Amino acid sequence: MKLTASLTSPYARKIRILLAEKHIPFELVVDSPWETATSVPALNPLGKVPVLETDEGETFFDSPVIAGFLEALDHPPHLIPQDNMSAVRVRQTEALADGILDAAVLAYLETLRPAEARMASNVARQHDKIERALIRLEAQLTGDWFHGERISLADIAVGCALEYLDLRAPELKWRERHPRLKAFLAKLGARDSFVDTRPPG
Ligand SMILES: N[C@@H](CCC(=O)N[C@@H](CS)C(=O)NCC(=O)O)C(=O)O
Repeated sequence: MKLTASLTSPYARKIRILLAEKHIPFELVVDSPWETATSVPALNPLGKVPVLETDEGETFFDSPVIAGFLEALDHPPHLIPQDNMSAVRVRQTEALADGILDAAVLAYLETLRPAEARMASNVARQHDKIERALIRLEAQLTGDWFHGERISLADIAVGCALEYLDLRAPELKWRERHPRLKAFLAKLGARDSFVDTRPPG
């Protein structure tokens, strides 16, 4: 199994962490879709990472679909609950975390434009989305994990989103307003799967 990913992609990191937590061996192919020589569009017409290629040559994207595929391999531990309704709730939290990423990426892309072409209103709009999502997540976190008694895809997706904010939007200082998320990430981020996939500095 091959995973095509860039080392900074938080969506790809979510999948790398799932693979590590499940102890599924895979080959990591590092490829940035922003480079001209990229082979990503040949694998995913949308030109985005991550892309997972099975040994039989079938490709899967985007990251929620890959997460579903990995779970369908029935390789314990289960990171998406087997009960359908619990699985929907885990996927809802994943969608919220991925939405934080979508907003953070859009805000970050604005900063790459020349100063006179930046749309401050767009950055503010994306930051508002992020803050509302963080408020929701802070309220939802009432125990050690987002759902159930052990780590799930929901926790991994939220952890990737929070660390991506640290990487691309440190000015948001989210820890100052969300103490439960702060404590949650302090523990989660110490797991080998998180340490081993942290983007290069
Ligand atoms: N919804 C997708 C998002 C993937 C995504 O946007 N990946 C970024 C890297 S962080 C990318 O490949 N961007 C290239 C582009 O948008 O052209 C997923 O969950 O896999």
